Amino acid sequence: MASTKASTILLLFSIFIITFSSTSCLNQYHPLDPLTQTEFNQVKTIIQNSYPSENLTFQYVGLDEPKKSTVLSWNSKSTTKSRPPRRASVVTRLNRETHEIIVDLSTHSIVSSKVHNGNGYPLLTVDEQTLANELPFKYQPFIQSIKRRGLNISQVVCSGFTVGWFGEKTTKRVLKINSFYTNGTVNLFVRPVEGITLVIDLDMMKIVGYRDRGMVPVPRAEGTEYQASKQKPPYGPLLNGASVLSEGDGFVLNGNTIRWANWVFHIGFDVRTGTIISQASIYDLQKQQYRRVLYRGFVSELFVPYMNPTAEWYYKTFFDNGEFGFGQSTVSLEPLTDCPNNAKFIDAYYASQDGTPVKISNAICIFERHAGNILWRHTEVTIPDEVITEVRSEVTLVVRMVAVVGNYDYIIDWEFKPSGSIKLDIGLTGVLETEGVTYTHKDQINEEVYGTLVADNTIAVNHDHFLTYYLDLDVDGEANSFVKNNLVTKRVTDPSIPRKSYWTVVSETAKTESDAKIHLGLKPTELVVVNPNKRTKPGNLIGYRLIPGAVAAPLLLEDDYPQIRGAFTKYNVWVTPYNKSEQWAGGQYVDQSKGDDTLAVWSLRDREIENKDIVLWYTVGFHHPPCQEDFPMMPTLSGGFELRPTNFFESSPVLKVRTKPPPKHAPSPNCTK
Ligand SMILES: *[C@@H]1O[C@H](CO)[C@@H](O)[C@H](O)[C@H]1NC(C)=O
Ligand SMILES: *[C@@H]1O[C@H](CO)[C@@H](O)[C@H](O)[C@H]1NC(C)=O
Ligand SMILES: *[C@@H]1O[C@H](CO)[C@@H](O)[C@H](O)[C@H]1NC(C)=O
Ligand SMILES: *[C@@H]1O[C@H](CO)[C@@H](O)[C@H](O)[C@H]1NC(C)=O
Ligand SMILES: [Cu+2]
Repeated sequence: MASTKASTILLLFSIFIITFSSTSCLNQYHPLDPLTQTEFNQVKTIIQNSYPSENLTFQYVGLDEPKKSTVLSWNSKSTTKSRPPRRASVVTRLNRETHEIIVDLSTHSIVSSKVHNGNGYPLLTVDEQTLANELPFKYQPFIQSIKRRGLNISQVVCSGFTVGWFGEKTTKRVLKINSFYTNGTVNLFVRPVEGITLVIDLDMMKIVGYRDRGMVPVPRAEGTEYQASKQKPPYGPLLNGASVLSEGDGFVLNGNTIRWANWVFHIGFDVRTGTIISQASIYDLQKQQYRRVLYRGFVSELFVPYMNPTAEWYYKTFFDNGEFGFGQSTVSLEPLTDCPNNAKFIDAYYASQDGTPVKISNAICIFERHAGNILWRHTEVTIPDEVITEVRSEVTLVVRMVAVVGNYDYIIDWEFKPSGSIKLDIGLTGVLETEGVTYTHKDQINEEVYGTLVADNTIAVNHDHFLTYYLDLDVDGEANSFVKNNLVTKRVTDPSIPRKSYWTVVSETAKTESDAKIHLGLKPTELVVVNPNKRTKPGNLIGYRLIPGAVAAPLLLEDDYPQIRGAFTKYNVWVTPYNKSEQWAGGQYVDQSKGDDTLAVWSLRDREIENKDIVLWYTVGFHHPPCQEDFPMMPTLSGGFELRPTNFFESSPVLKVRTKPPPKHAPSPNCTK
C-alpha cells in the first residue's frame, strides 16, 4: 500500500471540496458559543461584588442564549461580524432563596435580578453533593449503624438521591443519602448498605433526618469487579483495538463551528444538558447553497423512575438533567476506546458552586465513522451482455459525549450523514441500581419484589429511562408546519378488479398543539416537519421526517406524583410554538418540582402551530426490567431515532458522492509512520 496517504485523503467527498473553497473566511466566534473560562470568572466577580456573602452558591451559570432573530441576523451579515453582547444566565441560592440573574458581560453589569417564587429548586451543584455525602461520616448514629452491621466505616461510600415530590408542602431543599460498601470491589452500586437513609438540608448543609430500618446482608463483592487490572484468567475473546482508516480528521473545526462533507453546524455545551447542536445546515449541490435544517437540539430532560414503592425506595424517580445536570455529569472521554483514534476532542467548562470555571477535558469527541456500511448501491443485470455495479460506502460524522449520573453511563451521539439524515443514538451502560436482600434464590421469595434477583442478595430494581429531546427544526426557514401522513387502508370498489384493498396516504396538518400530541404505536403515520411556504419543482412540500426508534410509554398512573412531574413523557411526540423560555421539558426548576411547569402544562394553552416557528419534542423511552447479563456491568443497550430529509432535495443528494474503499491492510495505531 504505497499510496495509502493519498488514497485515504480521497475519501473526502467532492462536495466537501466545494464547501471548502466557498467559505474560506470565517469568523471564529459564534453567538451561541458556550461561556469561556474568562467569562465564567467575570460572572463570578460581578455577582460576588453585588451579593457579598460567603453563603452565596452558584447553582447554574450558562450562556443567556441571544434572541433567535439576533442570531439569524448575525448569520446574514457577511462582513465584519461583531458578536451580539454576551450575556450570562445565572441561578444562585442565598438565604434559602433562588435568585435568577442576567449578567451583561460587555457592560460588566447585572441586567436583571429576581427571586424565583414558584415551586422547585435549581440544579444540585457537584460541590454540595460532595459535602452532603461527607456529612454522615461525622454523625454518630450513622457510625453506630455501620458498626452494628460489622462493616468497616472507611470502606463505606455515600451517595445522594433527589427526593422528588409526593404531595407534601415543600419547605426545604433536601437530599436523601444512601450508603454503599466497597471492601474488595470498586463496584459500590451493587453493594448497597440497605436500611439506612439520611436526609440532608442542602441550604444549611446539615443532617435533618435519620432512619435505620434494620439489617440486610450486603451483597458480596466476589464477581463484581470490572477493572481490567484486577481480572484473573480465564479471559474472553481478544477484541481488536481501533484501526486507522483515514489520515487526518476529515472535518474542519473553526471555533465551535464544524464543517464536514455537506454539513455545517455549531457545537455548544451547557452544565444542565451537555452537548447542544445549533444551526445545522446542509449544502445543496443543485441549489449551490446551504439550507437550514435544525436551529437547536439537545437532551431536554431525562426521567428515570424506579419501580420499588417501599419506604426506602419509592422516592427514587430521578430527573438527571434538571436535578443532577447532565452537562456537569459529563466525563472526560478516553482516547482510542471511548472514541476511535481519528477523533478530535473538545474541552468543556462549567461553573462550580463558587463560580470558578471547572474544565472537563475531552468532554466531546468528533470523528468520522467508516462503519463499513453502504451509502447506496445497485447492480444492473437486466441489460444484455452487461453488468453494471455502482456502490458508495458510507462515511458519517459523529459528535459524542458520555454523561455518568451516579451508577449509569449514558452515551449520547449525534451522527450526521451526507444523505441529510441526522441520527441520534443513546447508549445505556454502567452499573444497575440494586437493592440488598436476604435471598440467594428465587424459590426463597414469598413476597413481592421489585426487580430481578441477579446475584446473591442482589435485586436489580425495575425502572425506565425516558430521554426527551428538544428539536427546534427550521426546515428551510423558521415558519414550519407539522404534518401527519397517515397511511390508510382503502377497499377497492370496482367489482371488475379482483384486488380487494390497498393503502394510501392521507395528510393532516396539525393546526394547534393538541393535534400534534402523538402516541406512537401500530398506527402507521409518517411524521414530517414541513416548510409550507416552499415546494420542490414537482410541488411537494419541503420537509424533514422523524423516524422514531423503539417506543415506550409511561406505565405509572397519571395521578402518581412522579408522573405528574414527568408528564412530558405522556406523549412520544409534541410540537410547540418556539418560545425561548420553554426549553426544559420538566420545567426550569425540577428538584422537588410539582409538575406545574412542564411541557404538558405549557401545551394546555393549545397554541397555533401551523406555519409558525415550531419545536418538535421527541421522547426515546426504555423500560428496563434487569437481567443477569446486566450485572455486574451492563453491556451497552442502544436506542435512538433519525431525522431524515423528505422532499427536501430535488433528488438524491448523494448521487455525486465519490468514495474510495479504505486500504485493505489498515496500519495499527502503534505503527510508526
Ligand atoms: C451564612 O450562613 C451561616 C449559617 O446559616 C450564618 O450563621 C451566617 O450569618 C451567614 N452569613 C451571612 C453573611 O449571611
Ligand atoms: C473486607 O474484605 C476482606 C477481604 O475480602 C474480608 O476478609 C473482610 O472480612 C471484609 N470485611 C468486612 C467487614 O466485610
Ligand atoms: C478498614 O479499612 C481501612 C482502609 O482500607 C484499613 O486500613 C483498615 O485496616 C480496616 N480496618 C479493619 C478493622 O479491617
Ligand atoms: C413563553 O413561555 C413562558 C413559559 O411558559 C410563558 O410565560 C410566556 O407567556 C410565553 N411567551 C409567549 C410569547 O407565549
Ligand atoms: Cu436501565
